[in-house]
Amino acid sequence: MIEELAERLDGAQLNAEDTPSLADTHEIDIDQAYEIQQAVVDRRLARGETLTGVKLGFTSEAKMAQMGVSEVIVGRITDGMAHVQDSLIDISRYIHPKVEPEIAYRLARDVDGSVPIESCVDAVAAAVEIIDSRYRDFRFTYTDVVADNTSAAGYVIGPWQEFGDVNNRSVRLEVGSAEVTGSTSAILGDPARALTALEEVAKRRGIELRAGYVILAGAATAAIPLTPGPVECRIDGLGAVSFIGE
Ligand code: 0L1
Ligand code: MG
Repeated sequence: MIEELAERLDGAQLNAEDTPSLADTHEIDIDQAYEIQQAVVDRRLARGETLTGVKLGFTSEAKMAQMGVSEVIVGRITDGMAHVQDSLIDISRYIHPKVEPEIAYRLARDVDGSVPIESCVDAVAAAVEIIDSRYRDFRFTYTDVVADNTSAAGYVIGPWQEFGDVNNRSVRLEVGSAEVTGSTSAILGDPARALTALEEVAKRRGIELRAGYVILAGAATAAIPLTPGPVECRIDGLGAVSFIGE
């Protein structure tokens, strides 16, 4: 079942075609959901992609309450999802993409539990994550979204800054004429908490946190649809990150 469902999700991503919720036809527990995620990621790696980091989801209390869960979810990001700042991004490769303003952290050393995870981080940046659930109409259960690699689809990182406190910073994300504003404190009350939450889940799920990895700490606002045209995210003190969807 694990490989069959991973194949289905991977095919949906490759063909930019949605698929029904796995929960419509399968009973999957959270351990199996992470196994399917691993099998989905393994397919990307087998095609030559390289892991570049991890991402967190459900980092706002509102989203956890909506999904009826009390812990963050973790997905994997690869170089095949990475886009360069100010580049043109072909959005036809996605099914129904949305964008989220995020804080990105960079690991300078492996996280092995010997020192606090904060001391493994050397840089922080404003980032935009592109999420693209492979499920029809973005309709999914908790286990569905974990299996689907937490909707990971793309990301753009702004200029790296020296690591430090980035809580309570104002955030603005513009997609054409649509705009959403918020604060970095929407990420678990303080984005630094995403690091400790990540370490705990990663340890339990056998997810490695390696030197050089990017950590996308979670959305600072609700996601908004990605449409053709300019996209810019600005975070107070961290500057801007932008790209053009086409
Ligand atoms: O990165 C995220 O916040 C997305 C988590 C998965 C849920 C979704 O696709 O909305
Ligand atoms: Mg996100």
